[in-house]
Amino acid sequence: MEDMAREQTFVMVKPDGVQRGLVGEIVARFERKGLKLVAAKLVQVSKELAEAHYAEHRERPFFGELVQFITSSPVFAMILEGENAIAVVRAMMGKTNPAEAAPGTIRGDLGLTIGMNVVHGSDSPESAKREIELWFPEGALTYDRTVDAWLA
Ligand code: 3AN
Repeated sequence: MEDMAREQTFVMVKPDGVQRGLVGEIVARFERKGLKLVAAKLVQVSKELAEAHYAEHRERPFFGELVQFITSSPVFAMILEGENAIAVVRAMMGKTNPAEAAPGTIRGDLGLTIGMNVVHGSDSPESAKREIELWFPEGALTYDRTVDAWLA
């Protein structure tokens, strides 16, 4: 595979997805798409990590709710890798508001309200880099998949 557009992105199943038992279904969708799982863990998020993750929303009226929600129960954090992984994950998640997200997307199929929209994915190469370093200071695994030749 050409290395040009091969990207890594940070993805997490939020507390509502973990509580509802949707981790497997969500990971399965990304795996079936061909994205490669290179790191994954269940995390009980601290207030500090939550505030750092959502730093760009600090001034928004829902910031307190966001931090409260994301620290309320474990999240399932992962790094996914693949050609155009950032945009592909965003497309698979659907619009931020599940009420507007298209059927077939994760939020369109599994979410109902904007406060609990099941999943998060980095929105740009800059946020992917920042979020991966924040959530996985230990880094990702490097390994070969025999199917990669079929996905390139
Ligand atoms: P996305 O998660 O699609 O990148 P952002 O970055 O605009 O969306 O918003 C971050 C998170 O903030 C969303 N996932 C959602 O949970 C929450 N959020 C966004 N807008 C609202 C809102 N109007 N009310 C409550 N929560 C919101």
